[in-house]
Amino acid sequence: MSDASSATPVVGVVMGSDSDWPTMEAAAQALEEFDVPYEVGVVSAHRMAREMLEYGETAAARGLRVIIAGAGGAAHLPGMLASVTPLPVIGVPVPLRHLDGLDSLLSIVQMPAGVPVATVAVGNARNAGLLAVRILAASDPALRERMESFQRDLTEQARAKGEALRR
Ligand code: RP5
Repeated sequence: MSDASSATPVVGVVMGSDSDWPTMEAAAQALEEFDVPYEVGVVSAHRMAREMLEYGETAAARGLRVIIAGAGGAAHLPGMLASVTPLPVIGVPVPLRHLDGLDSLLSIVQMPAGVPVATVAVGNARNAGLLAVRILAASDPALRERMESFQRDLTEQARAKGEALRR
C-alpha cells in the first residue's frame, strides 16, 4: 500500500492484482485532477483474503470516505469489501482476455439486497474516480464548484466538437 499524496487519503483505490493497474490508473488520474488525496494498493480477495478483510474493516477508521475497487474474472473484491465496510464502494469491472469483461461486470453488479456496490461500465475506471469526487463533493462546497466547472467544460467540449462537424 502506498500513499499517492502527503495528505491523508480519503479515497482508497484497490485492485485484485497489479495486472489491473493499467485499467485502474484512470481512477487515480481523475482523483488527481480534483486534488483528492488517495492511496493505491493490491488486496486480492482470493490470494490475500485476510488482508482484504482487514483493509475493508479498517478503512473508515483510517479516514477513507470512499473505496474504488477493481477486479477481473471472478471479481469478488468490491462486493467483499462492501460487506465489511460502511463506506460507499465503487466497483470497476476489469476486462480480461476472455469474455470481454462480462464475467467481471456480472460478478460485481449482481449484489444481494443490503450490500450495494456502485458499478461502473467495464473498464471505465475514470468514471469511478469521478463518481468518488461527486460523493465527496456532496459535503464539500468547494469540491462541488470544481465538479460543476468540470461539467461545464465537458458541455463546451461536446458543443465545440458538434460545431466542428456541422455542415
Ligand atoms: C483478479 O484476477 C484480478 O483482479 C485480476 O483482474 C485477475 C487476474 O489476476 P492476475 O492473474 O493477472 O494476477 O483477481
